[in-house]
Amino acid sequence: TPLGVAVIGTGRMGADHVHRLRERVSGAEVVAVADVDGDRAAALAEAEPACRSYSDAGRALAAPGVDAVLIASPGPAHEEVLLESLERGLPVLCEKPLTPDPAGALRVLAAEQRFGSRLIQVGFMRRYDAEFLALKALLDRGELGQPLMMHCAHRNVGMPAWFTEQMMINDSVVHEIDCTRWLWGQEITAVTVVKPGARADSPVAGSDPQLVLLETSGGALVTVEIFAACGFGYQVRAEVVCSRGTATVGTDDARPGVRVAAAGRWGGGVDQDFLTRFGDAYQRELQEWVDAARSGRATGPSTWDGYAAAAVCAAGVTAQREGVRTPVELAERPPLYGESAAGRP
Ligand code: NAD
Ligand code: ISE
Repeated sequence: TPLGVAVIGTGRMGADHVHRLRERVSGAEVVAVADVDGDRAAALAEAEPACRSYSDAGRALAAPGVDAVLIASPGPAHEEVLLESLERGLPVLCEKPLTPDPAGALRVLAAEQRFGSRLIQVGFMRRYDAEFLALKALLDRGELGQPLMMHCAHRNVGMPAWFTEQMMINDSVVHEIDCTRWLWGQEITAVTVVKPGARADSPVAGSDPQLVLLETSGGALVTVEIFAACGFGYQVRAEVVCSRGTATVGTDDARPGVRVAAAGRWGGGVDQDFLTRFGDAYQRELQEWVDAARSGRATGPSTWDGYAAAAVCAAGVTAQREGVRTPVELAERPPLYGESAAGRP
């Protein structure tokens, strides 16, 4: 029998996940959807007679046939649903961030340990992206020597009016934070944020772009240009500098697609959003989650990974506000989450 999934939050990501589960992921059926905007949830349920819609997440979790939960509501709403899912023993795929704050993430970490085994997979989907997977395999083979630095660019076309400067860290840079921990198997020990002069025409509050510097436990440095509203396209790039070479992902050269030479120019397309750029990653992420959840387990990015990212984000938000290098405070890693700094895939 297929895994009965309740999807909480039916905005951009939630709707995309529902369509994937219905059309492209095997072994799952969306049996309930919930959104505080009840009409939005109802519109998504309409296409599928077996799917019930709710305006309250709790009622969706209690709906008949629910075996697992996919959380795609905004970050601040995640904790309550995570805790209730753990109480019900339901496997969860929780969109990033696990929680926007380390205190909330620690409460979830404690609840999962009380349950006694992993039930939560965090939606750090870059771990499932073909380019990032190839980059990790290359680094793991050690051919390029020791990783010393990584230069990242993370640019969005624009952000909604409610997107805050803090969210540049805990909603966007949280991806580079997880990538760093996963690619190198090291924890992040300190964060610094440097801001250029504010743009007069910036559509987001605060300085945009900003430069974030991450320091790792192995002595490596990571720079992240976070540009919340660059206006021209969606770009996620990373260049890893190792002792014997560099490896780059996210350039047009590294991706399939038509490059045109015309009118004295050569180039390719630029994706416009994450749904296009990371479509294959969302696909692998969901399939792996469904496969594990069908046997009541969770794999992939863990609650510990979600907590560690939240702890780094908290240091990042302080660094951003105070303009000083800010050490990361990390709790002890519980045995449930293994020994290495960042798990697989
Ligand atoms: P969105 O604003 O498009 O959708 C959020 C939906 O949640 C809205 O329909 C809203 O009405 C609903 N909602 C708000 N509070 C709720 C609550 N308490 N209970 C139920 N529903 C509630 O946002 P989005 O872009 O779809 O983001 C949703 C989540 O996905 C966030 O955690 C975000 O960080 C994450 N996200 C991940 C990626 C990725 O690449 N992995 C991309 C975008 C967003
Ligand atoms: C969004 O929530 C995502 O997760 C996207 O992957 C990221 O690029 C964007 O910056 C976030 O706001």
